[in-house]
Amino acid sequence: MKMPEGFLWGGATAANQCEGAYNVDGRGLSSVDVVPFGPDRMKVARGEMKMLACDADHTYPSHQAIDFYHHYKEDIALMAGMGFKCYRLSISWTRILPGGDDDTPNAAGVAFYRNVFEECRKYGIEPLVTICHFDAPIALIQKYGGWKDRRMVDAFLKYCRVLFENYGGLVKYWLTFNEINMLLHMPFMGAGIVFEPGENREQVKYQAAHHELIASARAVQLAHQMMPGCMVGCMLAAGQYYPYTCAPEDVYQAMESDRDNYFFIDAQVRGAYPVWAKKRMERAGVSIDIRPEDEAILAAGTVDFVSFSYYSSRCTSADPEILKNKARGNAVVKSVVNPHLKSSEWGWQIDPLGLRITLNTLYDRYQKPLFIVENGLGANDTVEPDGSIHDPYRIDYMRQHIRAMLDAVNLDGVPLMGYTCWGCIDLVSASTGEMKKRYGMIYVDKSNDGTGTLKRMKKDSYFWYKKVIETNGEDLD
Ligand code: BGP
Repeated sequence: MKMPEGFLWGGATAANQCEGAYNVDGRGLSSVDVVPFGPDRMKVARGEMKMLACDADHTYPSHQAIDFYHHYKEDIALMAGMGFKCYRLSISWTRILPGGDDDTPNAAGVAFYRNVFEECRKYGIEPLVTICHFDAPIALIQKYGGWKDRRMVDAFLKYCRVLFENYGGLVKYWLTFNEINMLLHMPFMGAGIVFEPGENREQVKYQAAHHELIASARAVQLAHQMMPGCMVGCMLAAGQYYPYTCAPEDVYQAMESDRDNYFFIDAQVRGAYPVWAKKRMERAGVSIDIRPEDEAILAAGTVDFVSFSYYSSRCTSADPEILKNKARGNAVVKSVVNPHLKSSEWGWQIDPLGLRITLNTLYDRYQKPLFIVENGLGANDTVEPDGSIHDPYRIDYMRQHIRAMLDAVNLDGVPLMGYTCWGCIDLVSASTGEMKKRYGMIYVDKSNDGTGTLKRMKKDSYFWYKKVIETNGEDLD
């Protein structure tokens, strides 16, 4: 089995996790720059601890990251060496508009991404651009409180206009917000939200979600007007919820948990909130400010494709005891441990068949082309004395997931545009801020404590993935 001709094989990164150079060439401060390493990381990411500037008591991994800013030529050449057809990356909002809504864009920032896209094109690599990947300008958080405020929509549109004007000829594929549903779990990372004492958190989150959805719909419309022929997608942190048992209560709970995620994508694909979402908000006492024109905006700005990240399935239960004792998993989304699955070193469960299930579920629900824009294994690698890096665990994870993807496409008929594995080059982990949690097929010499030469090295998986791409998925050995 193989993938159809023109399938977009490649890898994915995000600006704040790889670029570094956080205060170079006129770049403004962004939410992700103030999310520290260490025990306060999640408190800040969740909007529970206010940190709108850097301080001397914390360290900030994104400030240097892997310094892609100064290594992009070398890095893209290495990606080309694997035969990449596509490279997913994000643009740092404050590199383009340092204050978030400046009238004049930062010329050095605009030039940087032009150079990156031209470098991709040189190798025939199609860029896939995330407009906003966990990124909100600090100036706008100070001015508006981030996406709590509707004025963020206009700022975002101003930013989009600059991108579409400058890169329209170089970039065909766009995503509006990375993992838009993560706003519910990491409100500061996802929407620049810091909760004030006494605030109704659900209300704040859903109001911000509404603003992002309006911004996304308007961006889709603008992209279609300014760049005819382009394709704009939404981006979901996916992973089907399984019921812990076949008790109807558990099945119902799993459906409800899935709906936390579908809330966003239903609106972006269908152009309207599903009826259950309205009822749900009513029951939770959440009443969001929806303007009369919003219905038409959502309806006119539906996406062309559905992209998603998939690392694992999730599992839930209606039984509070089970939830209390068995819920573990990654630092962001807690899940009941599924006894049928193995876990990674970081406790993320490994479920390749879950990818086939997720692909089928999303296609059944939306009938839109799909795109897997993140998938991979975060693991600790060892560099051998001769400089080689043996990562059979990563190859094994990818092999099984690519096989599941081949099944979904060839046996089930799911239309899939591409597969960009996460962190094709080692980068800073979003949830933990670590360097040690590596996803790459290209190793970067950098440690959790910030030391390292930044030298790039090829892992075994580099050569393996090259062969997979060369044979269009036929040779997975
Ligand atoms: C997704 C994000 C990425 C990325 C990935 C892996 O949620 O879109 O930015 O980092 O997960 O997660 P982590 O880095 O926490 O291992």
